[in-house]
Amino acid sequence: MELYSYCRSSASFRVRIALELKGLAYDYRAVQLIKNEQLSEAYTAVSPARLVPQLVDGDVSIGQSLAIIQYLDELHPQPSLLPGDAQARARVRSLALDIACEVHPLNNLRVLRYLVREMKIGDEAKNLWYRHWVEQGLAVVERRLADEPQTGHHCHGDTPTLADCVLVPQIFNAQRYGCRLQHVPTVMRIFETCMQLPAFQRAQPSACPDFEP
Ligand SMILES: N[C@@H](CCC(=O)N[C@@H](CS)C(=O)NCC(=O)O)C(=O)O
Repeated sequence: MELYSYCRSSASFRVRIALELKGLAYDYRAVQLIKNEQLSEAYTAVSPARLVPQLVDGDVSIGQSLAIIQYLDELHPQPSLLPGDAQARARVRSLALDIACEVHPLNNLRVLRYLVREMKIGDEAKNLWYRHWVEQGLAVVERRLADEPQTGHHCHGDTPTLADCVLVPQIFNAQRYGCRLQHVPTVMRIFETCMQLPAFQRAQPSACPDFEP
């Protein structure tokens, strides 16, 4: 398997966590977003959306991190990242989507670049935008994790699921942009728990072959 990834891409990070949790070997194909490699003709042939991650597994090529993780989970069911019954799986997907759909797209690189280059918004205003959507989105996740009885050591129960794969990278980005995190203690407790696990450590940006401090 080949994973097209960029070390600081949170969507790629989600898939790297899933691969590590399942113990699946893969070849890392770096796409340096910072150098606009995602826009090259060669990469457009791999990913028509010009986004990372993209998983290539033989003849199969898949974009969208959540679709990739669910593909891996179906092919390699243990350990399961979508455990339990239909109700439990719906909760896990819903938590993952609270971040992947409601927070992440507002702060993607191309959105931030558009704000700065086309809308002529300064760096300070861009950072305000970034922090606003992350802090508000994480507050939603916090309310759910704090109130819903299915929350355990992890987002759902005591083992990592798809929801943890999506939560952890968003916290890395939040910390990088100096977002306020005091209002999300349950989120941070789960983040710390995840980061104790070797799979999450091996998947983090600083462990990637293309990492530059
Ligand atoms: N919904 C997509 C999001 C993918 C995405 O936005 N990837 C970002 C990096 S985290 C990217 O490739 N950005 C390139 C750009 O904005 O030009 C997924 O979950 O895979």
